[in-house]
Amino acid sequence: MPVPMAPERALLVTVDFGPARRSVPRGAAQAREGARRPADPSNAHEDEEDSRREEFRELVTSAGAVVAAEVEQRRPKADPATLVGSGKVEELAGTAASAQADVAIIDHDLSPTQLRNLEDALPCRVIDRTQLILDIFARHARTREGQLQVELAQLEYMLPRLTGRGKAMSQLGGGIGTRGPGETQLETDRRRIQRRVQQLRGELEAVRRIRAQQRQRRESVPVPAVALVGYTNAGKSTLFNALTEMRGHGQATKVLESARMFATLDPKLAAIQLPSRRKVLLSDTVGFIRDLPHTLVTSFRATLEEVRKAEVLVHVRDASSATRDEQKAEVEKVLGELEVLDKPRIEVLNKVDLLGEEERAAVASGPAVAISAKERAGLEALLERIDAELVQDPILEQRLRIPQSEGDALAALEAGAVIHDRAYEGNLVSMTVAGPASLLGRYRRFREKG
Ligand SMILES: Nc1nc2c(ncn2[C@@H]2O[C@H](COP(=O)(O)OP(=O)(O)OP(=O)(O)O)[C@@H](O)[C@H]2O)c(=O)[nH]1
Ligand SMILES: [Mg+2]
Repeated sequence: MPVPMAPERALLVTVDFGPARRSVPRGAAQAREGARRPADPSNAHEDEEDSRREEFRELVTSAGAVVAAEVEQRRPKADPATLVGSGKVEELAGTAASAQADVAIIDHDLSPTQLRNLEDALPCRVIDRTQLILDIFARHARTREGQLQVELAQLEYMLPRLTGRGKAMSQLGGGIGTRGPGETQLETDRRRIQRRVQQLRGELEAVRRIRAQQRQRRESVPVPAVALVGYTNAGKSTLFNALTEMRGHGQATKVLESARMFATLDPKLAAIQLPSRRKVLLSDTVGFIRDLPHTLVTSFRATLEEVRKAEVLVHVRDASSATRDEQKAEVEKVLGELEVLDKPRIEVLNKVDLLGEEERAAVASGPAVAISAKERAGLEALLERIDAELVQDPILEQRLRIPQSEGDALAALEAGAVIHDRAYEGNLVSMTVAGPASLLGRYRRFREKG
């Protein structure tokens, strides 16, 4: 076990391989600070870059490190040997030394060669974006399945990068990118890692079989599933808690809401009741992120099973993010990889409490459902939208006439449907009932003729 230690000092390296940016006086960027959206749309690109850098910083702090220094590189294209240019490598080495960085974190993926060359040139460990995200996942995985998946992804990432990683291997168990499998496997040979990969695959298979059985049992009772999906930090867990608190059964256990990224790794389910009285199974899932490494997406496929099984997807977006459109595109890309773009999808713009009046009005008049999960605003409208999107087990309206002695039937309808126009005729109750077809089907013998 790693000994608890002071947070690691990280040198953050951001790279931009696009065309050169228009030169803008430095002060202008500062002056804009505080204004969420630039009035001048030509600033949008820089605004986006700022918020990408902010996202990177948040990832780093979510991994438990502190920012010791930041370096930025802009060049037309990546250097195959070192990613950044050779002059920049020297600058990085100098900055890492003077900032006493333990680790340099590059906001980009590195090839095995680039990683090795950078490690040789810098006085500290080097990790890339994939490793950073894997580390956060390793910290947050709670279930056995989640942990197995992360370890598998870490090993698969590590295999082609084993040779010559002296610095990483001499600091076992210490810090980002060396947690988990790093502690025991790093110094051993490739073959042992491959054996462990096989073992993990087997264990995962077993865990998944059990889950599949559980799901089958669950599906024998027809409750439609609704999955919350979205970019990390969009507010999915906050919304999940708000809805289960409002509409759940008994005291549902709350899920973790956190400003840290990827707070949720393991899916969580709870039954909630819609305004039609119909029950659905709501699931909270892992968040997505820009450039989510492909190996991760495949290893998290099982976790995202809930998304594939869902009848309706609720896409939770952070309306207050400067990169909300980019985030939306990213989420839709992952949904495409999961082959679920054809499912009914409700778009939700969350965190409207953070918007200015004008913007809030613009959002409210758009097609998305505007909510604040935190302030519990707009949730009824969202539930109604979910109701409207469900086609499995549709809501029917029927006239029923039921003997008052049928207490069970009356109680079941009371609990699972909306009843109006109730009238008593002797020992019969006649009423109009709007409820799910599956429920009404059970009482079809009470339907009024004609
Ligand atoms: N102001 C405001 N903050 C919110 C709202 N909803 C969520 N947040 C905050 O946003 C942060 C992330 O919320 P979570 O619910 O953990 O987000 P998530 O989508 O589950 O994130 P991951 O599990 O990491 O993918 C937390 O700090 C929340 O308090 C909202 O409506 N308004
Ligand atoms: Mg969450």
